[in-house]
Amino acid sequence: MKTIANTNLNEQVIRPTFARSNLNTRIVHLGFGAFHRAHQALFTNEMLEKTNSDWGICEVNLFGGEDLIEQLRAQDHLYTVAEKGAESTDVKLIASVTESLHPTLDGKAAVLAKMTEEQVAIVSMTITEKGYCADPATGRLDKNNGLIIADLANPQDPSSAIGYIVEALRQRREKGIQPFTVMSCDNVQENGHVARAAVLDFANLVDTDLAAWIEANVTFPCTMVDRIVPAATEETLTEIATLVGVEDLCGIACEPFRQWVIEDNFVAGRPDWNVAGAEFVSDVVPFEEMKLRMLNGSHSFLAYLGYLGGYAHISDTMTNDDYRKAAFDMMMKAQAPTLNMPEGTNLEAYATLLIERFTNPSLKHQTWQIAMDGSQKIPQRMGGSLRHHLAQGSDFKWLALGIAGWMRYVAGVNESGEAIDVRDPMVEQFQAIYAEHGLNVSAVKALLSIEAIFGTDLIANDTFVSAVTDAYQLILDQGARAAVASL
Ligand code: NAI
Ligand code: CS2
Repeated sequence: MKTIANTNLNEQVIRPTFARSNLNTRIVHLGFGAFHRAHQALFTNEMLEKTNSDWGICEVNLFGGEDLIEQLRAQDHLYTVAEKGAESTDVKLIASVTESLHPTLDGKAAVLAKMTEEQVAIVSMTITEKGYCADPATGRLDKNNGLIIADLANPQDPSSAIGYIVEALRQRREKGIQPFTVMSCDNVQENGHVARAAVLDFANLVDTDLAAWIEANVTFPCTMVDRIVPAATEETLTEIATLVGVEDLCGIACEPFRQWVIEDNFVAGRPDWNVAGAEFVSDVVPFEEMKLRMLNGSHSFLAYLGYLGGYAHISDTMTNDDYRKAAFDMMMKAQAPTLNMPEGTNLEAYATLLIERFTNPSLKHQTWQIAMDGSQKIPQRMGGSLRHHLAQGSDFKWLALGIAGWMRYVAGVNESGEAIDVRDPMVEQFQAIYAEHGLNVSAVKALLSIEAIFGTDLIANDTFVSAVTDAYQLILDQGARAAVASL
Protein backbone atom coordinates (compact mmCIF):
# COMPACT_ATOMS: atom_id res chain seq x y z
CA MET A 1 0.00 0.00 0.00
CA LYS A 2 1.23 3.46 -0.86
CA THR A 3 1.78 5.55 2.26
CA ILE A 4 3.40 8.83 3.01
CA ALA A 5 6.45 6.92 4.30
CA ASN A 6 7.18 4.96 1.15
CA THR A 7 6.01 7.18 -1.69
CA ASN A 8 7.69 9.90 -3.66
CA LEU A 9 5.65 12.85 -2.49
CA ASN A 10 4.72 15.63 -4.84
CA GLU A 11 7.49 18.08 -5.55
CA GLN A 12 5.79 20.95 -3.75
CA VAL A 13 5.85 19.20 -0.35
CA ILE A 14 8.50 20.87 1.81
CA ARG A 15 10.51 18.01 3.35
CA PRO A 16 12.91 18.20 6.27
CA THR A 17 16.43 16.87 5.72
CA PHE A 18 17.50 16.11 9.31
CA ALA A 19 18.29 12.48 10.22
CA ARG A 20 15.26 11.04 12.00
CA SER A 21 17.39 8.17 13.23
CA ASN A 22 19.21 10.61 15.53
CA LEU A 23 16.04 11.56 17.36
CA ASN A 24 15.36 10.46 20.90
CA THR A 25 11.98 10.70 22.64
CA ARG A 26 12.63 13.64 24.94
CA ILE A 27 9.15 15.11 24.84
CA VAL A 28 5.99 13.22 25.71
CA HIS A 29 3.01 15.13 24.37
CA LEU A 30 -0.48 14.54 25.75
CA GLY A 31 -3.13 15.45 23.17
CA PHE A 32 -2.35 14.48 19.59
CA GLY A 33 -5.22 16.60 18.29
CA ALA A 34 -5.49 18.99 15.38
CA PHE A 35 -3.68 21.87 17.03
CA HIS A 36 -0.50 20.14 18.22
CA ARG A 37 0.09 18.66 14.78
CA ALA A 38 0.13 22.10 13.19
CA HIS A 39 1.88 23.93 16.02
CA GLN A 40 4.35 22.39 18.52
CA ALA A 41 5.21 19.39 16.30
CA LEU A 42 5.79 21.73 13.36
CA PHE A 43 7.90 24.16 15.41
CA THR A 44 9.90 21.15 16.63
CA ASN A 45 10.32 19.93 13.06
CA GLU A 46 11.67 23.32 11.96
CA MET A 47 13.89 23.54 15.06
CA LEU A 48 15.37 20.11 14.24
CA GLU A 49 16.04 21.20 10.70
CA LYS A 50 18.14 24.08 11.99
CA THR A 51 19.86 22.60 15.05
CA ASN A 52 20.76 18.98 14.44
CA SER A 53 19.52 18.23 17.97
CA ASP A 54 17.73 15.06 19.10
CA TRP A 55 14.41 16.30 20.50
CA GLY A 56 11.82 13.79 19.29
CA ILE A 57 8.19 13.61 20.42
CA CYS A 58 6.11 10.67 21.65
CA GLU A 59 2.44 11.40 20.91
CA VAL A 60 -0.19 10.27 23.39
CA ASN A 61 -3.97 10.56 23.28
CA LEU A 62 -5.50 9.85 26.68
CA PHE A 63 -9.12 10.26 25.55
CA GLY A 64 -10.37 9.19 22.14
CA GLY A 65 -8.24 9.41 19.02
CA GLU A 66 -7.16 5.74 19.05
CA ASP A 67 -7.72 5.65 15.30
CA LEU A 68 -5.46 8.64 14.77
CA ILE A 69 -2.65 7.01 16.76
CA GLU A 70 -3.04 3.77 14.80
CA GLN A 71 -3.02 5.69 11.56
CA LEU A 72 0.08 7.64 12.61
CA ARG A 73 1.87 4.36 13.26
CA ALA A 74 0.78 3.02 9.88
CA GLN A 75 2.48 5.98 8.24
CA ASP A 76 5.72 5.69 10.22
CA HIS A 77 4.78 8.74 12.35
CA LEU A 78 5.03 11.04 9.35
CA TYR A 79 2.26 13.42 8.31
CA THR A 80 1.77 16.73 6.55
CA VAL A 81 0.51 20.18 7.44
CA ALA A 82 -1.16 22.35 4.78
CA GLU A 83 -0.79 26.05 5.59
CA LYS A 84 -3.64 27.66 3.70
CA GLY A 85 -3.41 31.33 2.95
CA ALA A 86 -6.13 33.31 1.19
CA GLU A 87 -4.31 32.75 -2.10
CA SER A 88 -1.79 29.94 -1.79
CA THR A 89 -0.99 26.84 0.27
CA ASP A 90 2.33 25.48 1.59
CA VAL A 91 2.52 21.80 2.45
CA LYS A 92 5.11 20.63 4.97
CA LEU A 93 6.11 17.10 5.88
CA ILE A 94 6.54 16.75 9.63
CA ALA A 95 9.17 14.28 10.88
CA SER A 96 9.62 15.27 14.52
CA VAL A 97 7.45 12.47 15.93
CA THR A 98 9.33 9.37 17.02
CA GLU A 99 6.62 7.19 18.51
CA SER A 100 3.08 7.13 19.91
CA LEU A 101 1.03 5.56 22.68
CA HIS A 102 -2.59 5.23 23.70
CA PRO A 103 -3.73 3.69 26.99
CA THR A 104 -6.50 1.78 25.21
CA LEU A 105 -4.09 0.34 22.65
CA ASP A 106 -0.98 -0.07 24.79
CA GLY A 107 -2.13 0.02 28.41
CA LYS A 108 -1.73 2.75 31.00
CA ALA A 109 1.53 1.23 32.25
CA ALA A 110 3.15 1.78 28.85
CA VAL A 111 2.23 5.48 28.92
CA LEU A 112 3.53 5.85 32.48
CA ALA A 113 6.72 3.94 31.60
CA LYS A 114 7.39 6.32 28.73
CA MET A 115 6.80 9.37 30.94
CA THR A 116 9.24 7.88 33.42
CA GLU A 117 12.12 7.31 30.97
CA GLU A 118 15.23 9.16 32.08
CA GLN A 119 15.77 11.15 28.88
CA VAL A 120 12.21 12.51 28.84
CA ALA A 121 12.65 16.17 29.77
CA ILE A 122 9.28 17.71 28.91
CA VAL A 123 5.68 16.57 29.17
CA SER A 124 3.63 18.97 27.07
CA MET A 125 -0.12 19.18 26.72
CA THR A 126 -2.94 20.24 24.42
CA ILE A 127 -5.75 18.50 26.28
CA THR A 128 -8.44 21.21 25.93
CA GLU A 129 -9.53 23.50 28.76
CA LYS A 130 -11.52 20.74 30.48
CA GLY A 131 -8.47 18.43 30.57
CA TYR A 132 -7.08 20.36 33.56
CA CYS A 133 -10.03 19.29 35.72
CA ALA A 134 -9.89 22.75 37.27
CA ASP A 135 -12.74 24.92 38.44
CA PRO A 136 -12.94 27.51 35.62
CA ALA A 137 -13.75 30.34 38.03
CA THR A 138 -10.92 29.67 40.54
CA GLY A 139 -8.33 27.79 38.48
CA ARG A 140 -7.89 25.25 41.33
CA LEU A 141 -8.38 21.48 41.02
CA ASP A 142 -12.06 20.57 40.89
CA LYS A 143 -12.32 17.84 43.51
CA ASN A 144 -15.84 17.04 42.35
CA ASN A 145 -14.68 16.23 38.82
CA GLY A 146 -15.52 12.58 38.09
CA LEU A 147 -12.07 11.77 36.68
CA ILE A 148 -10.36 13.30 39.70
CA ILE A 149 -12.55 11.42 42.16
CA ALA A 150 -11.66 8.15 40.42
CA ASP A 151 -7.94 8.98 40.17
CA LEU A 152 -7.72 10.02 43.83
CA ALA A 153 -9.28 6.70 44.82
CA ASN A 154 -6.66 4.87 42.75
CA PRO A 155 -3.76 7.20 42.01
CA GLN A 156 -1.46 4.53 40.56
CA ASP A 157 -4.05 3.71 37.90
CA PRO A 158 -4.86 7.19 36.55
CA SER A 159 -7.15 8.33 33.75
CA SER A 160 -6.86 12.12 33.85
CA ALA A 161 -3.84 13.99 32.49
CA ILE A 162 -3.27 15.40 35.97
CA GLY A 163 -3.36 11.88 37.45
CA TYR A 164 -0.84 10.63 34.85
CA ILE A 165 1.56 13.49 35.54
CA VAL A 166 1.47 13.03 39.30
CA GLU A 167 1.91 9.26 39.05
CA ALA A 168 4.78 9.59 36.54
CA LEU A 169 6.49 12.12 38.82
CA ARG A 170 5.97 9.81 41.81
CA GLN A 171 7.64 6.98 39.94
CA ARG A 172 10.54 9.20 38.83
CA ARG A 173 11.09 10.39 42.37
CA GLU A 174 11.00 6.83 43.69
CA LYS A 175 13.57 5.75 41.08
CA GLY A 176 15.79 8.76 41.67
CA ILE A 177 15.22 10.13 38.15
CA GLN A 178 15.14 13.88 37.70
CA PRO A 179 11.69 15.32 37.01
CA PHE A 180 10.44 16.73 33.72
CA THR A 181 9.03 20.15 32.91
CA VAL A 182 5.25 20.27 32.51
CA MET A 183 4.38 22.59 29.62
CA SER A 184 0.75 23.46 28.93
CA CYS A 185 -0.02 24.63 25.39
CA ASP A 186 -3.75 25.07 25.92
CA ASN A 187 -5.82 28.23 25.67
CA VAL A 188 -6.07 28.57 29.40
CA GLN A 189 -5.39 31.85 31.18
CA GLU A 190 -2.02 31.42 32.93
CA ASN A 191 -1.96 27.87 31.63
CA GLY A 192 1.25 26.95 33.47
CA HIS A 193 -0.12 28.23 36.77
CA VAL A 194 -3.37 26.33 36.29
CA ALA A 195 -1.48 23.13 35.43
CA ARG A 196 0.75 23.64 38.49
CA ALA A 197 -2.19 24.28 40.82
CA ALA A 198 -4.06 21.21 39.54
CA VAL A 199 -0.98 18.97 39.85
CA LEU A 200 -0.06 20.25 43.33
CA ASP A 201 -3.65 20.13 44.61
CA PHE A 202 -3.91 16.54 43.38
CA ALA A 203 -0.48 15.52 44.73
CA ASN A 204 -1.27 17.03 48.11
CA LEU A 205 -4.32 14.81 48.37
CA VAL A 206 -2.21 11.75 47.53
CA ASP A 207 1.06 12.33 49.40
CA THR A 208 2.19 15.64 50.87
CA ASP A 209 5.90 14.73 50.62
CA LEU A 210 5.49 14.06 46.93
CA ALA A 211 3.67 17.39 46.56
CA ALA A 212 6.52 19.20 48.32
CA TRP A 213 9.06 17.50 46.02
CA ILE A 214 7.08 18.50 42.94
CA GLU A 215 6.75 22.05 44.20
CA ALA A 216 10.51 22.28 44.72
CA ASN A 217 11.66 20.47 41.57
CA VAL A 218 9.13 20.77 38.73
CA THR A 219 8.46 23.85 36.62
CA PHE A 220 5.28 24.65 34.73
CA PRO A 221 6.10 27.36 32.19
CA CYS A 222 3.21 29.39 30.86
CA THR A 223 2.91 29.58 27.07
CA MET A 224 0.91 31.66 24.65
CA VAL A 225 0.03 29.57 21.63
CA ASP A 226 -1.64 30.78 18.49
CA ARG A 227 -2.56 29.27 15.16
CA ILE A 228 -6.06 28.70 13.85
CA VAL A 229 -6.35 24.97 13.19
CA PRO A 230 -9.90 23.83 12.43
CA ALA A 231 -10.76 20.15 12.90
CA ALA A 232 -9.93 18.04 9.85
CA THR A 233 -12.78 17.35 7.43
CA GLU A 234 -13.21 15.01 4.45
CA GLU A 235 -12.72 18.06 2.29
CA THR A 236 -9.38 19.06 3.85
CA LEU A 237 -8.13 15.46 3.75
CA THR A 238 -9.03 15.16 0.07
CA GLU A 239 -7.30 18.42 -0.66
CA ILE A 240 -4.21 17.32 1.27
CA ALA A 241 -4.11 13.98 -0.59
CA THR A 242 -4.10 15.87 -3.88
CA LEU A 243 -1.37 18.26 -2.74
CA VAL A 244 0.80 15.53 -1.21
CA GLY A 245 0.29 12.86 -3.85
CA VAL A 246 -0.86 10.17 -1.41
CA GLU A 247 -3.58 9.86 1.23
CA ASP A 248 -2.55 11.30 4.60
CA LEU A 249 -5.23 10.66 7.21
CA CYS A 250 -3.15 12.44 9.86
CA GLY A 251 -2.77 15.49 7.63
CA ILE A 252 -4.12 18.78 8.90
CA ALA A 253 -4.88 22.15 7.35
CA CYS A 254 -4.39 25.47 9.13
CA GLU A 255 -3.73 29.15 8.56
CA PRO A 256 -0.21 30.39 7.68
CA PHE A 257 0.06 32.51 10.85
CA ARG A 258 1.66 30.98 13.93
CA GLN A 259 2.92 32.35 17.22
CA TRP A 260 4.41 30.75 20.32
CA VAL A 261 5.59 32.73 23.34
CA ILE A 262 7.13 30.56 26.06
CA GLU A 263 8.18 31.35 29.61
CA ASP A 264 11.80 30.26 29.75
CA ASN A 265 11.63 28.06 32.81
CA PHE A 266 12.60 24.44 32.13
CA VAL A 267 14.11 22.05 34.68
CA ALA A 268 15.70 19.51 32.36
CA GLY A 269 16.63 21.45 29.25
CA ARG A 270 14.57 22.48 26.27
CA PRO A 271 14.78 22.67 22.50
CA ASP A 272 15.81 25.95 20.88
CA TRP A 273 12.33 26.50 19.49
CA ASN A 274 13.32 30.15 19.00
CA VAL A 275 15.24 29.18 15.84
CA ALA A 276 11.86 28.18 14.42
CA GLY A 277 10.22 31.47 15.38
CA ALA A 278 9.10 30.91 18.99
CA GLU A 279 9.95 33.56 21.57
CA PHE A 280 11.32 32.78 25.02
CA VAL A 281 10.40 35.46 27.56
CA SER A 282 10.39 35.80 31.33
CA ASP A 283 6.68 36.70 31.61
CA VAL A 284 4.11 35.32 29.18
CA VAL A 285 1.01 36.37 31.10
CA PRO A 286 0.39 39.72 29.30
CA PHE A 287 0.65 37.98 25.90
CA GLU A 288 -1.66 35.17 26.98
CA GLU A 289 -4.17 37.68 28.25
CA MET A 290 -4.00 39.69 25.04
CA LYS A 291 -4.56 36.63 22.90
CA LEU A 292 -7.27 35.06 25.05
CA ARG A 293 -9.26 38.27 25.31
CA MET A 294 -8.79 39.77 21.86
CA LEU A 295 -8.63 36.65 19.66
CA ASN A 296 -10.46 34.01 21.64
CA GLY A 297 -12.96 36.43 23.24
CA SER A 298 -14.08 37.71 19.85
CA HIS A 299 -13.94 34.16 18.45
CA SER A 300 -16.44 33.03 21.07
CA PHE A 301 -18.61 36.10 20.43
CA LEU A 302 -18.64 35.25 16.70
CA ALA A 303 -19.16 31.56 17.39
CA TYR A 304 -22.37 31.98 19.45
CA LEU A 305 -23.89 34.92 17.63
CA GLY A 306 -22.66 33.62 14.30
CA TYR A 307 -24.09 30.14 14.79
CA LEU A 308 -27.42 31.61 15.92
CA GLY A 309 -27.35 34.00 12.98
CA GLY A 310 -27.04 31.07 10.58
CA TYR A 311 -23.30 31.28 9.84
CA ALA A 312 -21.50 27.92 9.76
CA HIS A 313 -17.95 29.29 9.67
CA ILE A 314 -16.04 32.22 11.14
CA SER A 315 -15.11 33.43 7.64
CA ASP A 316 -18.87 33.50 6.81
CA THR A 317 -19.53 35.87 9.72
CA MET A 318 -16.87 38.18 8.32
CA THR A 319 -18.95 38.68 5.17
CA ASN A 320 -21.51 40.54 7.31
CA ASP A 321 -20.30 44.09 8.04
CA ASP A 322 -22.16 44.22 11.36
CA TYR A 323 -20.34 41.12 12.64
CA ARG A 324 -17.02 42.35 11.29
CA LYS A 325 -17.37 45.71 12.99
CA ALA A 326 -18.69 44.15 16.20
CA ALA A 327 -15.69 41.77 16.34
CA PHE A 328 -13.24 44.65 15.84
CA ASP A 329 -15.00 46.77 18.46
CA MET A 330 -15.11 43.81 20.83
CA MET A 331 -11.32 43.62 20.48
CA MET A 332 -10.55 47.33 20.65
CA LYS A 333 -13.30 48.70 22.90
CA ALA A 334 -14.16 45.79 25.18
CA GLN A 335 -10.89 43.85 25.47
CA ALA A 336 -7.88 46.06 24.61
CA PRO A 337 -8.58 48.66 27.35
CA THR A 338 -8.40 45.90 29.98
CA LEU A 339 -4.86 44.84 29.02
CA ASN A 340 -1.56 45.82 30.49
CA MET A 341 0.94 45.28 27.71
CA PRO A 342 4.68 45.92 27.48
CA GLU A 343 5.55 49.24 25.87
CA GLY A 344 5.47 49.27 22.11
CA THR A 345 2.68 46.68 21.74
CA ASN A 346 0.37 47.85 18.96
CA LEU A 347 -3.05 46.44 19.81
CA GLU A 348 -4.79 48.10 16.90
CA ALA A 349 -2.42 46.43 14.44
CA TYR A 350 -3.02 43.15 16.30
CA ALA A 351 -6.82 43.55 16.01
CA THR A 352 -6.56 44.42 12.31
CA LEU A 353 -4.49 41.30 11.70
CA LEU A 354 -6.99 39.18 13.65
CA ILE A 355 -9.87 40.38 11.46
CA GLU A 356 -7.80 39.54 8.40
CA ARG A 357 -7.09 36.05 9.81
CA PHE A 358 -10.79 35.49 10.61
CA THR A 359 -11.62 36.50 7.03
CA ASN A 360 -9.33 33.89 5.38
CA PRO A 361 -11.83 32.17 3.05
CA SER A 362 -9.63 29.08 2.69
CA LEU A 363 -10.19 28.11 6.31
CA LYS A 364 -13.48 26.48 7.16
CA HIS A 365 -13.47 27.02 10.91
CA GLN A 366 -16.88 26.01 12.21
CA THR A 367 -18.68 28.31 14.61
CA TRP A 368 -20.06 25.11 16.17
CA GLN A 369 -16.52 23.88 16.95
CA ILE A 370 -15.54 27.10 18.70
CA ALA A 371 -18.88 27.20 20.55
CA MET A 372 -17.96 23.93 22.25
CA ASP A 373 -17.02 23.90 25.97
CA GLY A 374 -18.21 27.46 26.58
CA SER A 375 -18.39 26.88 30.33
CA GLN A 376 -14.61 26.47 30.30
CA LYS A 377 -13.94 29.30 27.86
CA ILE A 378 -16.27 32.16 28.84
CA PRO A 379 -14.66 32.89 32.25
CA GLN A 380 -11.19 33.44 30.83
CA ARG A 381 -12.21 35.02 27.56
CA MET A 382 -14.76 37.47 28.96
CA GLY A 383 -14.88 37.29 32.77
CA GLY A 384 -11.75 39.30 33.55
CA SER A 385 -12.63 42.08 31.10
CA LEU A 386 -16.18 42.28 32.42
CA ARG A 387 -14.98 42.77 35.95
CA HIS A 388 -12.58 45.45 34.72
CA HIS A 389 -15.40 47.42 33.04
CA LEU A 390 -17.78 46.99 35.96
CA ALA A 391 -15.12 48.39 38.30
CA GLN A 392 -14.36 51.29 35.94
CA GLY A 393 -17.97 52.00 35.00
CA SER A 394 -17.02 51.70 31.31
CA ASP A 395 -19.03 50.30 28.40
CA PHE A 396 -19.15 46.49 28.13
CA LYS A 397 -22.09 45.97 25.77
CA TRP A 398 -20.10 43.66 23.46
CA LEU A 399 -19.30 41.35 26.38
CA ALA A 400 -22.91 41.41 27.60
CA LEU A 401 -24.13 40.40 24.15
CA GLY A 402 -21.43 37.73 23.89
CA ILE A 403 -22.57 36.17 27.16
CA ALA A 404 -26.23 36.47 26.19
CA GLY A 405 -25.35 34.78 22.87
CA TRP A 406 -23.73 31.90 24.77
CA MET A 407 -26.83 31.63 27.00
CA ARG A 408 -29.15 31.55 24.02
CA TYR A 409 -26.92 28.98 22.29
CA VAL A 410 -26.89 26.55 25.22
CA ALA A 411 -30.70 26.51 25.10
CA GLY A 412 -29.97 23.80 22.53
CA VAL A 413 -32.33 25.04 19.83
CA ASN A 414 -31.57 27.46 17.01
CA GLU A 415 -33.62 30.39 15.74
CA SER A 416 -35.55 28.10 13.39
CA GLY A 417 -36.45 25.74 16.20
CA GLU A 418 -33.93 23.05 15.19
CA ALA A 419 -31.82 21.25 17.78
CA ILE A 420 -28.25 22.39 18.45
CA ASP A 421 -25.74 19.71 19.43
CA VAL A 422 -24.36 21.50 22.50
CA ARG A 423 -21.07 19.97 23.66
CA ASP A 424 -19.96 21.03 27.11
CA PRO A 425 -18.99 19.26 30.35
CA MET A 426 -21.87 21.20 32.01
CA VAL A 427 -24.48 20.48 29.36
CA GLU A 428 -26.74 18.65 31.81
CA GLN A 429 -26.95 21.72 34.02
CA PHE A 430 -27.94 23.85 31.03
CA GLN A 431 -30.58 21.33 30.02
CA ALA A 432 -32.01 21.30 33.55
CA ILE A 433 -32.20 25.12 33.57
CA TYR A 434 -33.92 25.27 30.19
CA ALA A 435 -36.29 22.45 31.15
CA GLU A 436 -37.44 24.67 34.00
CA HIS A 437 -37.42 28.08 32.30
CA GLY A 438 -37.93 27.37 28.61
CA LEU A 439 -36.71 29.99 26.13
CA ASN A 440 -37.44 32.76 28.52
CA VAL A 441 -35.47 35.63 29.96
CA SER A 442 -35.76 34.07 33.41
CA ALA A 443 -33.11 31.55 32.26
CA VAL A 444 -30.54 34.37 32.44
CA LYS A 445 -30.40 34.55 36.23
CA ALA A 446 -30.43 30.78 36.55
CA LEU A 447 -27.41 30.52 34.24
CA LEU A 448 -25.64 33.40 35.98
CA SER A 449 -26.01 31.50 39.24
CA ILE A 450 -23.61 28.80 38.06
CA GLU A 451 -20.74 29.66 40.37
CA ALA A 452 -18.10 27.65 38.50
CA ILE A 453 -18.59 29.95 35.51
CA PHE A 454 -19.55 33.32 36.98
CA GLY A 455 -18.30 33.19 40.58
CA THR A 456 -20.56 34.87 43.10
CA ASP A 457 -19.88 38.53 42.34
CA LEU A 458 -21.43 38.91 38.89
CA ILE A 459 -24.94 37.75 39.79
CA ALA A 460 -24.87 40.30 42.63
CA ASN A 461 -24.07 43.15 40.22
CA ASP A 462 -27.33 44.74 39.00
CA THR A 463 -25.68 46.65 36.16
CA PHE A 464 -24.28 43.43 34.79
CA VAL A 465 -27.43 41.34 35.29
CA SER A 466 -29.65 43.89 33.59
CA ALA A 467 -27.24 44.36 30.64
CA VAL A 468 -27.13 40.61 29.98
CA THR A 469 -30.89 40.30 30.49
CA ASP A 470 -31.57 43.08 27.96
CA ALA A 471 -29.15 41.58 25.44
CA TYR A 472 -30.76 38.16 25.86
CA GLN A 473 -34.24 39.62 25.41
CA LEU A 474 -33.07 41.40 22.25
CA ILE A 475 -31.79 38.11 20.80
CA LEU A 476 -35.12 36.45 21.67
CA ASP A 477 -37.16 39.28 20.16
CA GLN A 478 -35.16 40.12 17.06
CA GLY A 479 -32.61 37.35 16.51
CA ALA A 480 -28.83 37.29 16.69
CA ARG A 481 -28.16 39.22 13.48
CA ALA A 482 -30.27 42.17 14.58
CA ALA A 483 -28.74 42.06 18.04
CA VAL A 484 -25.24 42.28 16.56
CA ALA A 485 -26.34 45.10 14.25
CA SER A 486 -27.74 47.00 17.24
CA LEU A 487 -24.23 47.36 18.67
P1 NAI B 1 -8.88 18.24 19.10
O1 NAI B 1 -10.29 17.99 19.40
O2 NAI B 1 -8.34 17.94 17.76
O3 NAI B 1 -7.98 17.43 20.15
C1 NAI B 1 -8.30 17.42 21.50
C2 NAI B 1 -7.20 16.65 22.22
O4 NAI B 1 -7.44 16.73 23.61
C3 NAI B 1 -7.18 15.18 21.86
O5 NAI B 1 -5.84 14.80 21.69
C4 NAI B 1 -7.79 14.49 23.08
O6 NAI B 1 -7.22 13.23 23.31
C5 NAI B 1 -7.43 15.45 24.19
N1 NAI B 1 -8.39 15.47 25.29
C6 NAI B 1 -9.71 15.77 25.23
N2 NAI B 1 -10.26 15.73 26.46
C7 NAI B 1 -9.26 15.40 27.31
C8 NAI B 1 -9.19 15.20 28.71
N3 NAI B 1 -10.25 15.35 29.50
N4 NAI B 1 -7.99 14.87 29.24
C9 NAI B 1 -6.90 14.70 28.47
N5 NAI B 1 -6.90 14.87 27.13
C10 NAI B 1 -8.06 15.23 26.57
O7 NAI B 1 -8.62 19.77 19.50
P2 NAI B 1 -7.42 20.71 19.09
O8 NAI B 1 -7.80 21.54 17.94
O9 NAI B 1 -6.17 19.92 19.01
O10 NAI B 1 -7.36 21.70 20.33
C11 NAI B 1 -6.92 21.23 21.58
C12 NAI B 1 -6.62 22.44 22.43
O11 NAI B 1 -5.51 23.14 21.90
C13 NAI B 1 -7.74 23.48 22.51
O12 NAI B 1 -8.69 23.16 23.44
C14 NAI B 1 -6.97 24.71 22.88
O13 NAI B 1 -6.78 24.77 24.27
C15 NAI B 1 -5.63 24.50 22.20
N6 NAI B 1 -5.52 25.32 21.00
C16 NAI B 1 -6.19 24.98 19.85
C17 NAI B 1 -6.09 25.77 18.73
C18 NAI B 1 -6.85 25.48 17.46
O14 NAI B 1 -7.01 26.39 16.64
N7 NAI B 1 -7.30 24.27 17.22
C19 NAI B 1 -5.21 26.95 18.73
C20 NAI B 1 -4.62 27.27 20.01
C21 NAI B 1 -4.76 26.44 21.07
C1 CS2 C 1 -10.85 28.81 19.26
C2 CS2 C 1 -9.36 28.56 19.36
O1 CS2 C 1 -11.76 26.66 19.43
C3 CS2 C 1 -11.67 27.77 19.99
O2 CS2 C 1 -12.19 28.01 21.04
O3 CS2 C 1 -11.13 30.07 19.75
O4 CS2 C 1 -9.01 27.22 19.25
C4 CS2 C 1 -8.56 29.39 18.35
O5 CS2 C 1 -8.74 28.90 17.04
C5 CS2 C 1 -7.10 29.37 18.66
O6 CS2 C 1 -6.89 29.75 19.98
C6 CS2 C 1 -6.26 30.20 17.73
O7 CS2 C 1 -4.97 30.22 18.20
